[in-house]
Amino acid sequence: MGEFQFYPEQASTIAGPIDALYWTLTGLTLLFSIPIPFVILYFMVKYHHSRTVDRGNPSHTSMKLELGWTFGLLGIALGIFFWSSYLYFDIYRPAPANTLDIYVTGRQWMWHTQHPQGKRENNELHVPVNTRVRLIMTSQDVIHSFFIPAFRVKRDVLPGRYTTMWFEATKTGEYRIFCTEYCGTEHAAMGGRVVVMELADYQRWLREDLGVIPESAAPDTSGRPSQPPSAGGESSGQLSTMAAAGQQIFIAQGCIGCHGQQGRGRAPSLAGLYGAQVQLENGQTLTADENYIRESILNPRAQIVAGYPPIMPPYDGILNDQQINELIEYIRSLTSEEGTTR
Ligand code: HEC
Ligand SMILES: [Cu+2]
Repeated sequence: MGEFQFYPEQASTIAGPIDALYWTLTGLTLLFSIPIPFVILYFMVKYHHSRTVDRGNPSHTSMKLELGWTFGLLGIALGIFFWSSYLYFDIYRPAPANTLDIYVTGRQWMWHTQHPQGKRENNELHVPVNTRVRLIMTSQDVIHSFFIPAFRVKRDVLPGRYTTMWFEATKTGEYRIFCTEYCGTEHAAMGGRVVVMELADYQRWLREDLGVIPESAAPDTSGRPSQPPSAGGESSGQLSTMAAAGQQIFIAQGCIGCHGQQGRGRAPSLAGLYGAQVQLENGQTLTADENYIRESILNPRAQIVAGYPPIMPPYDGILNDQQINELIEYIRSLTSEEGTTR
């Protein structure tokens, strides 16, 4: 930032590959479009009405030429298709394991982020360098789009569901965030900055304003506490981890009455649910990701777990986006007691 830049800095692992594709497309476009005006000029002069030239129009075809440009161009187009699909899937496929997950919520007209350790930010996103960061994004109102030009990543942020994308920053520094989906009057002002820090600085930053936090809840490289953190952080006036805040909600909203130890049999245990395969009453099987858990909480009737009665009340309109994010983090912190299968 600061002085004029023709092109955004390359500050993530994907930036180089994306730029290579971009410049190839630009190069091909120039290669095909630049000669055209010259040919036009050449013919304008050569066939000017004042000139005596052969204006006969003999027809001759060349099979070689026809096949050459048909299959040549087809090859170029398909090559670009596979190349760009590969890059696309690399960014938007469910992220690689062991990402540091950060929740992003867009609303008119700001970005709100929350780290698993509890720290929240407005229009800022602090991340460690050389670490795969996954953003779990949703919107409180209209469609927004989260764009970090220096990382060459962008994705729509939708109300009522999560979209995710991941990146790995390769340089410390500050980079711009933009909203790139027109979202109302102050859309142009909706943005912020990403601050890429050394891992140790990031971990120190996470602990600022957190007061004293137990060693077990200190961030490890995966970015989340390995133990379900004990509840009570909020009540002592300190920020608690998202999982601890989720546990409070789990108790306060009575989820624990059905999903806790006492509720055994009434409702499925949520331990080990995240990322597991769920068998539904209608015979369908799906993976319990953020969107499934969110839907299960807000609108449980939509997806009933096989073997259980549809007795869970819907929490739509009762829980806000932040509370749902915290419940998801809490459920993620519950590792399966029975082992890997549920
Ligand atoms: C009245 C009992 C009851 C309460 C209260 C309740 N649930 Fe449930 N929940 C169930 C039952 C029964 C199921 C399985 C049937 C279904 O899918 O609706 C379920 C399913 C779920 C699932 C899907 C589980 C799976 O294995 O796929 C999640 C996630 C969940 N509940 C979370 C919550 C949360 C979070 C709360 C509190 C905000 C909550 N539940 C409150 C009874 C309850
Ligand atoms: Cu916006």
